[in-house]
Amino acid sequence: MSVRSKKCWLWTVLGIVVVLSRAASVSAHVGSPDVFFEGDAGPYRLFVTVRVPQVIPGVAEIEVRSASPDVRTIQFVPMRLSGAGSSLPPAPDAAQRSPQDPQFFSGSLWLMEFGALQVRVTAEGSKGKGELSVPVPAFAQRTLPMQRPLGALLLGLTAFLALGMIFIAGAAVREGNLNPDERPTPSRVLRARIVMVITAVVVAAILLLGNRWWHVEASHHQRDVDLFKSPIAETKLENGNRLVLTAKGQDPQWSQEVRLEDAIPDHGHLMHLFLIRLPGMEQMWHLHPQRTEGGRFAEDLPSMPAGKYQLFADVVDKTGFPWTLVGAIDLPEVKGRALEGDDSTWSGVPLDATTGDSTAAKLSGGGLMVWQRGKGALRADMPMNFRFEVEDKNHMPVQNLEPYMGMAGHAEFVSSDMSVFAHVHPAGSISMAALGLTRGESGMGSMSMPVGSGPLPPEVSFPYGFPKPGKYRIFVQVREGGEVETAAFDAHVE
Ligand SMILES: [Cu+2]
Repeated sequence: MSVRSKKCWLWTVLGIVVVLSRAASVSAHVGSPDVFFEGDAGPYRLFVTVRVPQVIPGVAEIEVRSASPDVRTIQFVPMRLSGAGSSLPPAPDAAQRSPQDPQFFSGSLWLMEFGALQVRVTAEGSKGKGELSVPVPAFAQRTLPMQRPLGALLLGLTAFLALGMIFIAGAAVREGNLNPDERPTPSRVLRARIVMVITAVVVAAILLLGNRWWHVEASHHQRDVDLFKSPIAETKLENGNRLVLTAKGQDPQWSQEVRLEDAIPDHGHLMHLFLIRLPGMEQMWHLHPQRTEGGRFAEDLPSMPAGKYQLFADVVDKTGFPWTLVGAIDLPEVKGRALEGDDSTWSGVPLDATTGDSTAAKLSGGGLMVWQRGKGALRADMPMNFRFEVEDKNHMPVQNLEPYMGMAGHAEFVSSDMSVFAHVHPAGSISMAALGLTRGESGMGSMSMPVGSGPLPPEVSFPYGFPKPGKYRIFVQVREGGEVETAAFDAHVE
């Protein structure tokens, strides 16, 4: 931390300065960097939103909503998710309690490092103290450009300082120990000129070296930015139905720094692969490829019609950082195996310009899933709970929901232009493997967030917020009476 913080001022300046480069897409929930989490801090139920800054180091905005009015103070602190530094928290910051809404707290927090971090939230109130940890993948989404007026001001100040230094050196030699009424001799004037030339050379050398240092730091920073962009999923089809997947980082160093050979399982699988038929998203597959040699993954595909497919593949590296590989593939008609295990699929109507919002979706078993959407428009950047109720044929709430991959439900939020993809659970948009690491689980086989035994309630909810306006399709997946049911809902977000 200390080495980092020494560099902090420099990074901050660099963050403001370096040339703009838009990241095409960013890792960990493509296009959806903010973190939404719902969980218990001891006796208190909290909904935590972490708005990750666009540049690192940068200021994250944190909002906490308590489900009950008995929380008095909220404090939070950022730490590394695992390894050294995950057990030595710095001094926490206190959140402000909203005067209008006493259950709402907000504050800001400096995130200094790239990578898998966590924000530890401590709540205190009438029932004592409670704590929870929210995994936060920290990465810069872009590098900010130098603002022109600031650049001009800095250039002017540099010129003033440089010239000032040269003239001060000259004046010191020429007139340094003269009496007030004495004039400098020609030899002093000559010596002063020589000293001014030497000073000018030294100042120019300092400026050149400084410029070089600047560019080296800027390119290191740019490398960090590129390193954390979504890796590209390179795919090929073997023997007509075997899909082989290789991750290619957008920085050449990526595959050395992030070794998928060491990826850890996330809710029971090393990879969650989503294949979405383009352009209308009228079919979707959620599959679980196996790891093969060299950090590659492979999956024997089920039967699929020929066409173009968008591909999102979620993996979690050993530090707990979630990556989403992004790609597209043109498939011939695949005559493959039947679905098995945790694999699932959905098909329905295409999402296009004429598709309206939907709040109810038929399930393959004859029941219905209903989105308790409430009135009013959906807005971007608004954290909310997405609640879905499962009904049977007679519109009665079902009593036979079971955990699917250890959880009450899985939801995928996908924008119609494929620029947003988020795989969300009842605990939020965080990776479940990362959440396991905050609780000291090794990651191997960790399921985290256990759901109790016996039948689950007929309602599932997902804390999330749309990152930007547009058309979205939300796939909601639950297990009912042994069968995975997928429902799709369309939403227009303002
Ligand atoms: Cu899931």
